[in-house]
Formats: sequence, C-alpha cells, structure tokens
Amino acid sequence: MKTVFSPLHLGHVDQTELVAGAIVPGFEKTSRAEIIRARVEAVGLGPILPPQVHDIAAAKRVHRADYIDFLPRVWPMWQAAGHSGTALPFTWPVRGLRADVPPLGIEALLGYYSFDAGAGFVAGTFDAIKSSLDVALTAAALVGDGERAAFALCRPPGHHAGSAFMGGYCYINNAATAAQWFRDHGAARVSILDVDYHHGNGTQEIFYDRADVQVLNLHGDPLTEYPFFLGHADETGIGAGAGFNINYPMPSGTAFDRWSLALDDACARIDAYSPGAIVVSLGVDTFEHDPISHFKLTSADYPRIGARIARLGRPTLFVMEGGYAVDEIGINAVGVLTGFDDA
Ligand code: FKS
Ligand code: ZN
Repeated sequence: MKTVFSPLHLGHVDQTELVAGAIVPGFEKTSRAEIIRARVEAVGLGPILPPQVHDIAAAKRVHRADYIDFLPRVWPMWQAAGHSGTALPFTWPVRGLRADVPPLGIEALLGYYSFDAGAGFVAGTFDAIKSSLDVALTAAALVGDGERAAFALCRPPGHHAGSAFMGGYCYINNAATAAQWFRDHGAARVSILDVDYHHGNGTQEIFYDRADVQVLNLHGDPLTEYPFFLGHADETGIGAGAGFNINYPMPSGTAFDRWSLALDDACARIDAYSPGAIVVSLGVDTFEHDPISHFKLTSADYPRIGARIARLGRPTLFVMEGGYAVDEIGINAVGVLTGFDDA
C-alpha cells in the first residue's frame, strides 16, 4: 500500500492545550506522524510519496467558505494583535448567544469558529493543515486511479472539524473532504468508517442530512467521553440522511471482543450500502495504553481490524486521525494497514 506524507506537519509544533484547568503541551505532537512514517519504512509497507498541492477549494465542498478563508488569517491576526504563544479561544457562542454574527477581533473569531480550546495555532499551523489536506486528497486520487487502498498519513487530524468549526486538534476534515472528492469523481455512494476512540462529531455534522455519504462511528460513550455533546446511538441522520448515520457508543474498558462486534455490524451496514469507496478515519487511541482514552485494544488486534475492512473488497482510503501512546502508535497504525494488505 502506498503512503502519502508531508514534512510540513512539523511546523505545527509546541502548541498548547487546556487540560484540567492548566495550559499544557499538546498531546497531538509531531513525533506521532514521524513514528508512523518510520514504521511504514521499517515494515516495507510500500512507497512513501509526497502530496500534490491541491486547490483549497476542495475543502469548501464540505466546509463553509468563510471558515476555510479564516484559517490562513489566524496566525497573522494573532501576531498583529500583539500576541505570541498559541492562538486559542476563550469564549464560545453557546445557547443564548448570537452564533450568526461573525465578530471582528481575533480572540472572538477563534471562539466563533471553534467548539473547544483544542485546536490552537502556532506560526506553522496553517501550512500543516493545508499539507494534511493535500495528503488526504493525493491519497484519495491514488485510490481513484485504481489502487486497492492508500494511506493518508495526515497530521493534524480532521474528524472533529465540522462545516464551520475547529476543535479537538482538528481544523479541516480530511476524511470528509476525501469522501466528497470520491463523490465528485464518480462514486455514487461513499462510506466513512470512523474507528478513532473519539466520536467524529465533525464528520457526522457535515453529512447528517445526506444519503450519499454513509457515516459509521465506533467510539467511547459521549456521556463520559470527549467530545461529550454528540455521538449517541439515537443520532441516525435527518431528512434525506435519515438512516445513514450510525453510532456505536461503547463504555470505558471495552476490549476487542465487544468492539469487534460493533465493527462487524458496521461492516454489514457498509456491505448493504454498497459504496464505491470507503474512507477509514483511522485512530489508534483505542489502544489499551493510550494516555487519554479508555478502551482496551491490544497491538495484536489492529491487524484484525485491517483484515476485516479488507474483506469488504472495496477501494479503501485510510486517513490518519488520533492515537497518543506514541511509543506504539507506529506498530498499531501500520498494523491495521499490514492486516489489510495481507488479507
Ligand atoms: C485530555 C483531554 C483531551 C481532546 C481529545 C481530542 C481527541 C482528538 C482525536 C483526533 F483524532 F482528532 F485526533 N481532549 N485529558 O483523537 O479524536
Ligand atoms: Zn481520538
């Protein structure tokens, strides 16, 4: 399987986040992607290709144009306001406030376009966001050109980013943009299978009223797990999209025996939907030793995930999302891919 990777992710570095009332170094760090890339090389998964630069207009197929246009302006505006460090919001337009009038200043705009304080900007963040999008679209095009599968080694991740908001380490929804790319290049239907520990709230929001993109999410129960405010089992889609959003919330402590039953059910739903392409939002924060998550998958389980997805027998794009047990992130993420290739 071919991998697409860009070193421009390295510019998104030393950003901070808010955890338990303290500003701390971000869990979403550069070493994550570097270790996965090294593992791809070590096991000889296949060639590692640089991305082709795409028009950012592709992202506007799933995101609001004003949101995408805001992203390159964040760091210059933050600097012009006399700030340094990490650009982060502190006020959000929740219930009872106006979410329909964009404010003027950078602090307020960050809140307007965010759902949490988990998507900070430093000087190189926008170039990393754009490179991550380019990685996803380049890998999608490989699959579109006939590869059985491809691996988009995206960083930063994307599945929490919605049509007009960032959050949870995510800015542009790489998986959603790639799914739309498949739709725009001949696939009548696309399935997005999100196996990251955290519910892909952004992906769900983007496609919630659509029947042409089926979204399936396996994740920690939002009653106790981030992102808390979406991902319940009764969220099944709306309007034309009714029945095409499928959530599998699972409790803390879930191990592969139970998790794989949800995966089997999701795969049966994908089979019935008969998509022209599958986009896998690949997070490995389901790992038993992940520092911020609470499932109990082992390294031996990841190849079995890949093998199960391979049995679907459809063109498949893997898009990297989360995973914070950095020492094992390469073994686990690439384990899914070798499991797919070997099936
Ligand atoms: C630590 C709290 C951390 C934020 C979790 C974000 C998860 C991001 C992710 C992605 F795939 F997007 F990277 N809260 N105590 O893993 O879903
Ligand atoms: Zn996650």
